Amino acid sequence: MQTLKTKVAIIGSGPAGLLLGQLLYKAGIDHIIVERRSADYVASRIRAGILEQVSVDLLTKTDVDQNLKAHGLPHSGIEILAQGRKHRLDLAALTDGKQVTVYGQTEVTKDLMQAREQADLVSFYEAYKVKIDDFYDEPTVSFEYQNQVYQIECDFIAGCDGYHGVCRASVPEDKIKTFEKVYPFGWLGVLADVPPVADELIYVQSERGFALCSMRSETRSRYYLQVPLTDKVENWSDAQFWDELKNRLDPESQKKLVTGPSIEKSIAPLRSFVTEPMRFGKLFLAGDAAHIVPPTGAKGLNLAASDIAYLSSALIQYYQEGSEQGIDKYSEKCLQRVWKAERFSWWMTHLLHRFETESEFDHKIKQAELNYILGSEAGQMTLAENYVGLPYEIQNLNKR
Ligand code: RFL
Ligand code: PHB
Repeated sequence: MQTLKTKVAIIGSGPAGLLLGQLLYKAGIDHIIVERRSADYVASRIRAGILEQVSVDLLTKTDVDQNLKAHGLPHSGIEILAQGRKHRLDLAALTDGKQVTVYGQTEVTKDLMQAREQADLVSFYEAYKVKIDDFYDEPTVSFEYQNQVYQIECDFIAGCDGYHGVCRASVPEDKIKTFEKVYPFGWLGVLADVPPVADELIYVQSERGFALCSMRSETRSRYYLQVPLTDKVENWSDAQFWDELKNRLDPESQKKLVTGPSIEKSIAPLRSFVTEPMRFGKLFLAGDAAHIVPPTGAKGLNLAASDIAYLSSALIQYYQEGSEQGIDKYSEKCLQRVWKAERFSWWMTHLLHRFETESEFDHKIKQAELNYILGSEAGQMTLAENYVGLPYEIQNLNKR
C-alpha cells in the first residue's frame, strides 16, 4: 500500500472539485483530486450552460478565464413564451446591470483540467473503490489505482463527488437529514450544430409541456423538452424531437428554427434534494454531493461554485490565519444560499411545466401567477434577481 500525505483530499473532478483545487493551488495549499471516471469521460460530459455573474467572477479569481472571456456569450435578457406570446425579461435593466453568461459546463471543466495539468497538480483519474476511512480524528481516503492500493492521510476531505458519490453515503444516518422532492417528468435534451433559434434563451410554457431553447455558441444549440419519466431516449428520433419542439413554439420561432442531426441526446429526471448539514467533522460536502435542483432555474453549477467559494475561503482562512471561523460557518452559510436557489428552482419548475395531476383550478391559478409576474415590474424583478444569482461576499480569495 502506498501512503500519500496532503492537506486537502478532494473526491470528484467535476466543476466543484476542480474549482476547489484551482483556488487552493492559487493559495499555495497542497491537495490531491481523486476521481473514479477517466479524464476523457469527465471532460466530455454535456450538462449546464448558464453562469451567474458571481460564478464568472469566481472563475476570474482562479485565473482560468481566458476561454470564458473569449468565447462566453453574455446575455442581458431571457424570453418567456407563455400562452402563445413571448415576453422579454430585460435582466440587466431589472437588476442594476447584472447579466448571465452562456458558457458550457463542459468548457469550464476542460479549462480547469488543462490548468491543472499545466501546473502539474496531482490527480488520480480512474481511481476505483474510493473509500473514506475516517473523517473525524485522522481523515483518511483509500482507493485503488492501476492495481495498487493507495491511502491519503489529510487534514480535510472535500466531498465533491456528485449526487451518487461515496462521501454523503459515508455519513451515519443519524448524523444527516435529507429533504427531497421528485418530479413526475424529465428533460429530454438535444445538442446540435445548428444556429440557435433566437439570440436569447426562450423558456416555453405550453399546453403540450415545457420546452427550453438554449445554446452553447452562435453555431451550436441546446434544446430541451419536458417528457414523461417513462419515455426512453432511444424511442425519440431526431425528427420526432424537432417536430415536438416546433409544436411547443410560437409561429415566428417555428419559422426560424433550424434543425439538424443531434450530437448528444439524453433524458435527465428532475429532482430537488438538500442535505443538512454540509459539514461532518473534517468532511465537507459541496455541489451536487450536497444538493440537487431541477435545471429550470439554471442553478446547479452555480450553487456548486458558491459552495466552493465559501469552502476555499474557509480553508484559506484556516491555513493562513489559523482561524476555524469559516470552517465552522461553512454549512450554515451555504445552506442559506442553497435553500433560496432550491425555492427559485422549484418555483420556476412549477410555473412553467405541465403537471398531469393539476386540476383546472390549479392550472388557472398558475396562469394568473405567470400573468402577474410577466405583467408587473415587481414580479419581473423577483424572477430576474434570482435568475442572475443572489449576491454573496467572500473576503480572502485574492490573498496568496
Ligand atoms: P458533478 O459534476 O456530478 O461531479 C462529481 C464528480 O465526482 C465523480 N465521482 C466520484 N469520484 C470518486 N469516487 C467516487 N465514488 C465518485 N462518485 C462520483 C463523478 O464521476 C464526477 O466527475 O458534481 P459537481 O462538481 O458538484 O457539479 C454540479 C453540476 O455538474 C450540476 O449541478 C449541473 O450540471 C446542473 N445543471 C445546471 N446547472 C447550472 O448551474 N446551470 C444550468 O444551466 C444547468 N443545466 C444541469 C443542467 C444538469 C443537467 N443534468 C444532466 C442533470 C442541465 C442538465 C440537463
Ligand atoms: C442549458 O443550456 O443547458 C441550460 C440553460 C438554462 C437552463 C438549463 C439548462 O435553465
